[in-house]
Amino acid sequence: MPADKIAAVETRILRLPTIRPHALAMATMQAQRTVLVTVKSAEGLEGIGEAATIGGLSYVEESPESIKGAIDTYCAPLVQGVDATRPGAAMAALNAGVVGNYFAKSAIEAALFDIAGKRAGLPVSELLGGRVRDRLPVLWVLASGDTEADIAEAEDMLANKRHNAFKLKIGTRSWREDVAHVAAIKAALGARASLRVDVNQAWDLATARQAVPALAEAGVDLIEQPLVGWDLAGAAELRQVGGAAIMADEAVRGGPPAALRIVAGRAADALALKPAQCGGLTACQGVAAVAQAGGLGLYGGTMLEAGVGTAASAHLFATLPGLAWGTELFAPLLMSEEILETPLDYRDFELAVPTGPGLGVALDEAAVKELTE
Ligand code: MUC
Ligand code: MG
Repeated sequence: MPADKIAAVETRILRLPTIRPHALAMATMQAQRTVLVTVKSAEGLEGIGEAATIGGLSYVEESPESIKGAIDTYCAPLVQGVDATRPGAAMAALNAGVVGNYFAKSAIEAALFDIAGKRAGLPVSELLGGRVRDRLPVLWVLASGDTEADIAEAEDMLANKRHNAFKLKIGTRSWREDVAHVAAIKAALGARASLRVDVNQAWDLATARQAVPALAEAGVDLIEQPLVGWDLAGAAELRQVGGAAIMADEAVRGGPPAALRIVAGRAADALALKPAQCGGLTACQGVAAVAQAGGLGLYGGTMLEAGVGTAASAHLFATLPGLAWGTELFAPLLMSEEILETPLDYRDFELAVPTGPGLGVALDEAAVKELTE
């Protein structure tokens, strides 16, 4: 590879309205705010990456403002002048000089892989080991907060062959109300759809002990992060209830060491892969390896990134042979504004992994300008 150097790292915060309020246990979103990162090389190549959080600081310790600040003030100077052909070298510099800040690091690494792929004329999936599939199953998250509206939304998705698996966001109401909400949706959809729930850490162990069997009885296949992320012993106990798989999401924050603790504690049946929570695409690959070695099912998660971050995750997930629980890379469809020149291709219940060099996506610069805060 000819030498090229990282010349600049630029950041912008975008605000993308959602098509409806998106109600999670910790926040109700009216819009997604996401950080777009552009890395420029001395030879004129440009790569893009994205870091989104959910509900400001309510989901994770990083916010759009902290990500932008961390990159502008600390990360950019650390990678300035580093070989732009080697994402690994830049990530080594970043990991040596910046503790945590997984979302910020992840966006920079994706932009570097975008550059590396453009230079090599290869999709990022090929740089990550080679894809084993070109299309990914994608579920839809029902989170309007209203049972009838959720059923209507799911029926619409099934009729349009957009999604046939649904994740319900629960945890704000009493567990009995939540179970009634979930059971009504499952009764309406029956065997036509797989139903999962995400509690986003809202329950304590006593509540979860009652709710888990009731959800399994209602026909739920998978229960995501019922307890606070650090309570691995509690999660291991819930796995013994049976009937529905227990998935770790927030518990995976920090990447491979977190995954190793989950495996060692036998604290999940499945694990959500999110490059942002792991500190990048390669760290997330490490999480997948640890999870698979521990016998856990893999699930392609999202931090509700727009098209750039979604494409980056899609490239990684396309390389994973065992993706037992599919993916939830639906977020660009939750937003009313598009930032890509050519939107991602969703059809027949799947997302087509972009095939062009790098991430295989290009920004609609006029739209991005309009949406920049
Ligand atoms: C989460 O916790 O899984 C993923 C889908 C969604 O609606 O929110 C995210 C976060
Ligand atoms: Mg989750």
